[in-house]
Amino acid sequence: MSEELYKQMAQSIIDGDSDLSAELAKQAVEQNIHPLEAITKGFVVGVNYIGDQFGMGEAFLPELVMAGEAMKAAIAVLEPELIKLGEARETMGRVVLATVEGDIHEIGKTLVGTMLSASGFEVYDLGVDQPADKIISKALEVNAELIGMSALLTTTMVRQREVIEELDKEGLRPRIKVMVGGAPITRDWCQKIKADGYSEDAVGAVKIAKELLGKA
Ligand code: B1M
Repeated sequence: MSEELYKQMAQSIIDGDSDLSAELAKQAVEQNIHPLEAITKGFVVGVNYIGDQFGMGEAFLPELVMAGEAMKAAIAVLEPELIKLGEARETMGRVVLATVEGDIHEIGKTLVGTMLSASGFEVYDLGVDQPADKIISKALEVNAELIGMSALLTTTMVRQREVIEELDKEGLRPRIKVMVGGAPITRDWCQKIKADGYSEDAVGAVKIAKELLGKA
C-alpha cells in the first residue's frame, strides 16, 4: 500500500507536480506514515532520479527547478508533522544553520534544521547563499554552540573550510563546534577541513549534533 504511495511521490517530483506532491504528502499524514519515511522512501527517490538525469544531460534546468519546487511543496506539508513528533523537551543547544555562499540548495539544509528543532535544538536557519562573516556574526549574536553548514556543489564546499579557518583565526573554536553536510561532503572532507562532525543525512545530523554538544 505505502509502496504504491512512495512510487507516486517519487513520480510527482520527477513530473515537477507541486500540487500532487503536496496532496500525496497529505495522504501520508492521513495514513500515519512517518513523515521522514515519506521523504526518504518517496520524494527523495524522485529528486535523486532527476538529479542523476540532469547529471547525465538527460534532464535540464527547468526540470531541476520544478523538481525542487515540488520537493518544497511536499516538505512544507510534512515539516509540521516532524516537529509534532519531536519528543525532546530539554533544550539541547543553539545551532546556526546555513547553506554556504554561492549555493542556493536549501531542501536538505531545511530538513536538517527541522529535525534539529524537533529534537529540541534552538535553530537559527539563515537560509542559503550565506557568507562566512554572516554565519559567524549570527553565531556570536545568539551565542551558538554549533554551526551547521550545508553545501551541495563541489564548487561551494570549499566555503565550509573558509568559515572554519575564520573561526580558528578569531579563536572561536572549540567553543563553537562545526558540523558539515550536503551531497558531495564526505568523512574525508570533514577531516581535511577539520570540521568537528559530519553526517550524510538529517537523522544522523541530530545524532552528531547531540554528540558534539555532549547531549548524546
Ligand atoms: Co542543483 N545540483 N544545481 N539544483 N540539484 C545538484 C546538487 C547536482 C548534483 C545535480 C547533478 O548534476 N547531478 C549538481 C551538482 C554537481 C556538482 O557540484 N558536482 C547540481 C547543479 C550543477 C546545479 C546548478 C549549478 C545547475 C545550473 O544552474 N546549471 C545550480 C546551482 C545553483 C547554485 O546553488 N548556485 C543548481 C540549482 C538547483 C535548483 C535551484 C534547481 C534546485 C534546488 C532547489 C532548492 O533547494 N530550493 C536543485 C536541485 C533540486 C538539485 C538536486 C536534484 C537535489 C538536491 C536536493 O534537494 N536533494 C541535486 C542532485 C542530488 O543531490 N541528487 C542537485 C534532496 C535533499 C533532501 O538532499 O540536499 O543532499 P540533500 O540533503 C541531505 C544530505 O545531504 C544531508 O541531509 C539531507 C537530508 O537527508 N545534509 C546535511 C544536507 N545538508 C546537511 C548539513 C548537515 C548535515 C547533513 O550538517 C550541517
